[in-house]
Amino acid sequence: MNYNKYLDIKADVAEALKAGKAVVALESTIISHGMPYPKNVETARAVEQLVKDGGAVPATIAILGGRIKIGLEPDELELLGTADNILKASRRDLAHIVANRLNGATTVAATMIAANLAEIKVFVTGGIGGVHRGAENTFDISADLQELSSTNVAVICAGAKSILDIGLTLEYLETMGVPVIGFGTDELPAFYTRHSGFNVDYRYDTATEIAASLKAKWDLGLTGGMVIGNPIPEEFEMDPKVIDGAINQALNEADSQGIKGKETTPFLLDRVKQLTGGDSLDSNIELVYNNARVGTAIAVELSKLN
Ligand code: PSU
Ligand code: MN
Repeated sequence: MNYNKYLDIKADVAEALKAGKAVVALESTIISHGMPYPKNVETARAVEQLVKDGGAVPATIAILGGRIKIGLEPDELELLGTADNILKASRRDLAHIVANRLNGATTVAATMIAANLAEIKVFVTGGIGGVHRGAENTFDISADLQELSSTNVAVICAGAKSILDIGLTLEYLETMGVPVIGFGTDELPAFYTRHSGFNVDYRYDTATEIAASLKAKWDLGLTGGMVIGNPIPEEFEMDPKVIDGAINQALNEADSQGIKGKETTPFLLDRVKQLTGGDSLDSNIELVYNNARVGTAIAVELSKLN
């Protein structure tokens, strides 16, 4: 198999792909810009182990020295979690980072692009970007949504944080033809909490049903991904009042400090984390583990169909 010349595919990942075995892509913005050290690196390692335990091969994706890495060595994970020269890489940043041999942590959009180049179909993350609150004035809509409409990778997440306008995010996904699935739920989960008040398009209760739906979508030539919303386990859910209070305060601060563009999401995530103390970080870690288990099951089922 001839892969794109900018890709470095780790040996175990390449072997699994060649054999048609299940591979799960993992993003790196969550490591470099989403969690503090050392929890970020510990979590990234534990997620890789969960994928292995579930019978698939993990492929954490990042850009190092301009090379798009599909699967990382332990020291590379450590670097992503500690270095301060790791750029946040979304679709529009990829060419710059590759051409100038820089380091980048990939967002959902960029991880989808890289996974697709490596022919990986299933990607596990924490939360997707979306339409920001106040987007009617700021036009702040994450490139993740456009990517979901054009790149054939399924994204397993815990829904969208209510730093976003969840209703508008769902409208946008509908317009772009992206199916939004609830795993064992009728509602799109709201990341730290199981309920957002907004219904998904379809509820599936098993990984097998999700794999069948993905196969049908792509066999039909319907380009684009799928959002699979997997609610945080009840025991790790946060109090909606606590989290909503923190989100509202973070949004006000972003507004009064004039935070814009690619800084907005990291700023909001960081402030919410500070305002809720360690609680939100613990929830964040647990929901990613839960997504890794479900995403791996989906990847395994899908590999049986292809
Ligand atoms: N939402 C989260 N946690 C995250 C992100 C979003 O709850 O870590 C990250 C993901 O990498 C996502 C990116 O792709 O932020 C979206 O950034 P932007 O809104 O700038 O597109
Ligand atoms: Mn944005």
